Amino acid sequence: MEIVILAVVIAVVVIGALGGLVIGSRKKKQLPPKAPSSTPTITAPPAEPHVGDEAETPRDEPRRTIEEVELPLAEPTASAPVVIEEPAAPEIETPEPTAGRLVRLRSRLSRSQNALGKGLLTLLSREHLDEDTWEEIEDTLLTADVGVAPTQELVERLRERVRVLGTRTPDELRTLLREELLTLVGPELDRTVKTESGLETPGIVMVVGVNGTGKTTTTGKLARVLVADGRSVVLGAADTFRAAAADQLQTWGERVGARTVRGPEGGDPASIAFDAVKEGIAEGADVVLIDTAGRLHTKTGLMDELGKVKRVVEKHAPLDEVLLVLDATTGQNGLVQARVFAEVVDITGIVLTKLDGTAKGGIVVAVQRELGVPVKLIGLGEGADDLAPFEPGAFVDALIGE
Ligand SMILES: Nc1nc2c(ncn2[C@@H]2O[C@H](COP(=O)(O)OP(=O)(O)OP(=O)(O)O)[C@@H](O)[C@H]2O)c(=O)[nH]1
Ligand SMILES: [Mg+2]
Repeated sequence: MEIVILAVVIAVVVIGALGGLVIGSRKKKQLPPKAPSSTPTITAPPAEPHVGDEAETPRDEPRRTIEEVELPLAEPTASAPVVIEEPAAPEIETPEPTAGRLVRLRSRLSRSQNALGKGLLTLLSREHLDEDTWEEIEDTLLTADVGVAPTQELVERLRERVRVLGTRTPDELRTLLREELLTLVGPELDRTVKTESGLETPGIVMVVGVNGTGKTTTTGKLARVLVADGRSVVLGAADTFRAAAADQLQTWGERVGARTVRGPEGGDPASIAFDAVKEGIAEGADVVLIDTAGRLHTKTGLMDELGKVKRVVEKHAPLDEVLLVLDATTGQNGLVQARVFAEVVDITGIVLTKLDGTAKGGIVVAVQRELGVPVKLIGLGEGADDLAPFEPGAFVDALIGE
């Protein structure tokens, strides 16, 4: 009998000790998040357990009750899809839903754009619409970067309709101008960003443009839009010019739990883009977004490189969308860029960024004409959710004020 009791006691002690070890070692795993640091990349290595740690720590540890062990909560972090390299990695955010986004951003568009519409309405309301007034109307449109041909078309149609109308009420003028501007912007164009391949493979989107237009920001914002819509995203940092470029993209990705595939600084962008799609396929992601380095359209070598990135990616599957990011504040120069980029990689959509900072919204019309490709997205600020689908009606309303 005593032997049995002794055996039970020994068993209890052994189980207890094992329990202590388990708790101790688990507790250790929780340590990194408790050591916040302003320089996360540097603190990451010491957070790793060292040889001998396991043996030391549990002995000094106060025994904890079962209630204190809250491990199941901590486990999923380890298997989350993000490569969390540093303890201070930001919490995964919930991006703003896309519905209703335009309503919020419309005011920003109006602020920057309605000088054009107001100017036109004022001119059209003049008692006598003489040649000088029509010329002023033309100038107003040209100043807003609408472009020569579209401006002439618009003025011609307005002249005709105003003549037929005879006397004009402000409401009639507004309706007329709205209709004509809308025709110019092209309400019938398909502006959906194509992110579904229709194949087994993920949708593949590549983002291109000259330096500083907002490619990385747009890629990051687009990832958020997709995540908000319940899609899973892999990012490809095919900008290998600077390590900081990949960091910038990775930061966007981490905020929404999207993995970033990156390579060494100065590495081959085509192979990173290829690997990103491979990773997307491997993890069954819905969409792979590839950010590329900014390049001047005049640099032939760099433009060739871009062509190569596209060709190499297409060994996996065709690209579903090639987005050209244009900075709206650069005006007509954007058109020259657009032409060259379109020759090298077939552009399927335009993203017009920084529309919050310019009154030259007419570039929407000009660039669509130039490429025969629709503006699909517009950037209206530096905020993470300041990217909106381009909607012709809302855009024209912002131009002429509702
Ligand atoms: N106001 C405003 N700023 C923007 C918008 N889009 C991007 N930016 C800013 O433009 C700057 C450049 O953005 P990036 O995304 O780094 O540009 P990029 O094209 O990736 O630049 P490179 O990779 O160096 O060619 C950043 O300061 C962005 O915050 C926008 O829609 N509105
Ligand atoms: Mg960039």
